[in-house]
Amino acid sequence: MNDEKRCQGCGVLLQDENVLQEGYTTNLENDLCQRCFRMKNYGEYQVITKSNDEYVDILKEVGKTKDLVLYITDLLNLEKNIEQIRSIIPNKMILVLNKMDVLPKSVKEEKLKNYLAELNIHFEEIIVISTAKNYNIDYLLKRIKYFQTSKNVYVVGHTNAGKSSLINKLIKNYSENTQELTMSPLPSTTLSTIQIDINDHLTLIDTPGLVETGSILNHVDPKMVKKISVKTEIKPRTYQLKANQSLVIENLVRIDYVEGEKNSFTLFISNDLKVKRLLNIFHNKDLKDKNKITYNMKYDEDLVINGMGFIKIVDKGTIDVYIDKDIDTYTRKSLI
Ligand SMILES: Nc1nc2c(ncn2[C@@H]2O[C@H](COP(=O)(O)OP(=O)(O)OP(=O)(O)O)[C@@H](O)[C@H]2O)c(=O)[nH]1
Ligand SMILES: [Mg+2]
Repeated sequence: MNDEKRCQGCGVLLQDENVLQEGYTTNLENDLCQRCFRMKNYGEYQVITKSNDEYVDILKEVGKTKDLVLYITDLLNLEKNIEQIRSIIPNKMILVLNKMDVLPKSVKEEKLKNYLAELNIHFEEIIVISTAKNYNIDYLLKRIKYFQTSKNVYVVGHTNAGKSSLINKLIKNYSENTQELTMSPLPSTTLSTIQIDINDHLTLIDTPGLVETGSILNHVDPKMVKKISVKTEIKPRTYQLKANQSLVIENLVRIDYVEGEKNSFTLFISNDLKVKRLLNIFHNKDLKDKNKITYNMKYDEDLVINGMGFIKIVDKGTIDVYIDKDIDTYTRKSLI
């Protein structure tokens, strides 16, 4: 047993004694645990569900330092409560809106920044990036240099926001370091904090993401996770619905438009997900056995399906959403 060596991909302590436990490797000479090795080389994902208490403790430790913090969030899956992390960490903080590449090109960066600025949560700056497309990464690095208070800069956020992907991009663009963190479409890829030296003046510290138990990604099989994960620009799908018509997304969500004038529903979800339109809600019982939640939509609001994306509904009206009871949905002022 070795108490020191950690996996270079996810940060877990390596061990060669129990194959069923985290950090297992056949040989302690290896740099990666078996789980990371399989994810990297074969795309075989193994889900680990951890308690959020551990992560909150890590965030509290970050809050005890005076170091700069990057809070990474996924534009398609902005968390309902952005204040949660802010309330734990009082440090200087840059809010980084990642995955700009998945939103249609017509969406203006300024609009997204203003939307978040209106929440009145203090950040040194709000920066829009795309790690996948290497967009604005140079600018982000400049601002990190400007705001950093020491060598150490922490990278925090909810799981799957792209924290490890961003650090890998920074390593690749600006460092001689050859380490590569594990990235995956599943939640809880990074298991412990990991320090990465970018250069003599900058050390990034990756952290495990806060788990959103209500994310759809925690309640579907890995094949569906891949389908729901958005890899390319979303082609928004717009449906004009009259009352008593409905939209069904795969076998996952059903949205019945039960009351209101003719209305426009635009889906910002993966292009790979199949959507069926029902012309009469009474003639089809698909997914009616799921949990039902009724929303009275106001003018220009989104229905958010945690982990999948959102539906922009232009006019006011009443909808019934049928979805697994463990998956979170909520409404907000329209993002775009
Ligand atoms: N389209 C797109 N996908 C991205 C981008 N950045 C990251 N991803 C994808 O998002 C998923 C999650 O990335 P990770 O880097 O593992 O996320 P994380 O925040 O480290 O997640 P945890 O370690 O679980 O907390 C992966 O499938 C990435 O390929 C981006 O800019 N655009
Ligand atoms: Mg990670």
